[in-house]
Amino acid sequence: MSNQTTRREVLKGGLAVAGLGMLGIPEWALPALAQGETLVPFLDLPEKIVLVPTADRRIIDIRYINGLLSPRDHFATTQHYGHPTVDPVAFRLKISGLVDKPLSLSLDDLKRMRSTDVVFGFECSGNRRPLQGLTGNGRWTGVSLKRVLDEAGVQDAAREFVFFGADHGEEEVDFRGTVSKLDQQFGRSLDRDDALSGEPILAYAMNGEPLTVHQGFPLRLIIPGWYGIANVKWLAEIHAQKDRFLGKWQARWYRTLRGEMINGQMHWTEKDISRLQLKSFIARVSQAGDQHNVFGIILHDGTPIRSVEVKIDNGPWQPATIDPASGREKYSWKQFNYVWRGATPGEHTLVSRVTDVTGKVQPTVEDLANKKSFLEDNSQHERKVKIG
Ligand SMILES: Nc1nc2c(c(=O)[nH]1)N[C@H]1C(S)=C(S)[C@@H](COP(=O)(O)O)O[C@H]1N2
Ligand SMILES: [Mo]
Repeated sequence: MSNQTTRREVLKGGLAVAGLGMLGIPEWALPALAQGETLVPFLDLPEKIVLVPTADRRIIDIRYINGLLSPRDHFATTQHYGHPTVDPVAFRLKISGLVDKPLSLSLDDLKRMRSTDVVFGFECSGNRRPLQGLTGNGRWTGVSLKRVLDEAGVQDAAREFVFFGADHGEEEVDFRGTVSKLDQQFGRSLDRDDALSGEPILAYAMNGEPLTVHQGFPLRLIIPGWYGIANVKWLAEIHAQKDRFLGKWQARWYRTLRGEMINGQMHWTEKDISRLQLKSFIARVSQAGDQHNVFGIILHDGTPIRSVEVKIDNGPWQPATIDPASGREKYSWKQFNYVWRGATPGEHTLVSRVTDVTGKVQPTVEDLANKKSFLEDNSQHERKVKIG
């Protein structure tokens, strides 16, 4: 048996990745251990992270990212009000508000419309070091949001589109010290340009299978290039309105406070969470004979990537290679690999940085010193490893 065959057999037997070939996943992106490589320990992560399959969250162990698309049961997941159970037969998506023809669409109605799909990887805006595991990449299939809105006939007065999930919870709303407890639906909004851009999808499938309950079964909004929070799960209603939507998850809980120098004066700006900030992180370091492979992930808003580089200790930035399969898909996360030769025993610091074609460079921790909330942490992440 050739090496190649052996490796395939091992994969098929041990890791349930049969079918990867069909998805066009290159061998180098397969899990390091299966390639006869050994994992180099990260000194800032325990050897085993217990994946957290609680009702609320699943954080993945990024060292075991396996191929371009995240399998549905290895896709990170998080939400705020638990998981509502939606009966797919009784399900109706409502389109209401400033439209000429309010709609109530069954799952079959949606599936009868022309389908479209997109490979899109995102992270939760709270994803950060050392775990970095609130992220995933999938091929999402559904119906174009614009198509559905066109069918409803959006009126000129509609400036804001609110996406409500079927999930809800009691929230305390404070108005100058007077607190009301109100049961609220999960809601997020898009302005008219973003809603009608033609890119968002009302998705009913990921990687060719129906969404899981965690992913928002039976229907979720997918907005390629945006942070996780924008992708409303268990989508129940789209409401077109004139006014800004200031719900908790739009205007309060998910916002970033940054200090910016404008004309020599510090301005504190608060912004809602929208497009993914340019980011890379090292997900795995493995040893294969006398070389080491440094494997990582890039998350971005769809702007093409110019380069991704890796720096070891105080050495120069060295170019890493982007996996061409991920590079072809505009909104996919990108996977990169850097071959590290001549690693000496002992502790080392490894860091990656990505640059897009507009010249935007992933910031350092110092660059983000004036970001006062923990969301949108796209800073360069130094990893410490120990070479045995
Ligand atoms: N209806 C609804 N949609 C939601 C949420 C939620 O609480 N309710 N959480 C959001 C957040 S914070 C994130 S990061 C993503 C997570 O999507 P995933 O579970 O598929 O990874 O869903 C978003 N969509
Ligand atoms: Mo999130």
